[in-house]
Amino acid sequence: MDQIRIKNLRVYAYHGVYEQEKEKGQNFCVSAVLSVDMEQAGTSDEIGDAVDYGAVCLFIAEFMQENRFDLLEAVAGRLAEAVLFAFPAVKRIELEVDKPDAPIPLRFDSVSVRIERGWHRVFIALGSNMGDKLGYLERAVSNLQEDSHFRNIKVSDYIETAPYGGVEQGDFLNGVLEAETLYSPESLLVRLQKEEQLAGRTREVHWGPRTLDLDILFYDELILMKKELTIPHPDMKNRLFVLEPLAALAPHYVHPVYRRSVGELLAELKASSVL
Ligand code: A4P
Ligand code: MG
Repeated sequence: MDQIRIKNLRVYAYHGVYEQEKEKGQNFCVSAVLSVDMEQAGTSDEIGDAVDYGAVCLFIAEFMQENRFDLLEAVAGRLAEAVLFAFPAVKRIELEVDKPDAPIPLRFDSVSVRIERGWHRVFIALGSNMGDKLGYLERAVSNLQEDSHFRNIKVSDYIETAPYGGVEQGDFLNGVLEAETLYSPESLLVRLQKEEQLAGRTREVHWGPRTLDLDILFYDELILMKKELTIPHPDMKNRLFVLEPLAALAPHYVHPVYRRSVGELLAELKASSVL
């Protein structure tokens, strides 16, 4: 994607573990690479279609001066999120915060931390088959809508589905949620599990009845195979209750492992279940 690059923006600010750093202050250098779609601004030549890099520099300087953090990690993490919130057209930011005069009694050029943050497109499967099923799904969606780490949330229609997987249990209400999120895959899993707990979910039978189940289907084009987190969701191609609502939101989204669109996976599953 197109980029705006800011190199070594100098700001006098008051971050550091030592009292003296917070009182006296010191120099900081901030460098940033912002991923922005510039096609519109490149054609129109209108500032209104662009991310104003002057405004970004002023925003960074003000943020650095108005806050006080102990750690460079916190300066960088909070600043990256603040830029993403303040400039919605910025999809991703790489940020380096450098302390050229850090209080270290040795010769060195500088110490810095460098991080990347950004909006990631995710699809999440929603399911419930206990109690007020619609209520559980709607409450989860509205809680996620209130979390500033999500934006542009869209939800499919909910569908009633017969239980899949061999455990005898009540019918499910299923749907799929699409969003952009600032969470990393691991933090997203933790966030979704917190939502399941809020719905009073207990884990007794694997694949058994649940008030709320939130599974990550896709996270950008990421392929991740860890014991505690597999993305894309490994069994989605066999699940009509996932592919139907997913295809309603994003029929052309390409599965990064099978290299086939959601629409094609749905058509294949329907064809194989007729056989
Ligand atoms: N985990 C690994 N990958 C992921 C991921 N992509 N998203 C791990 C979310 N979690 C992931 O899940 C067990 C562990 O999977 C988590 O601790 C996480 O680290 P769980 O939700 O605690 O247990 P579970 O739900 O019993 O297992 P699982 O594998 O999530 O079951 P499924 O696949 O969700 O299947 N029939 C219909 N009609 N509709 C349904 O929604 N759901 C299931 C449950 C069975 N039958 C169904 C439906
Ligand atoms: Mg689950």
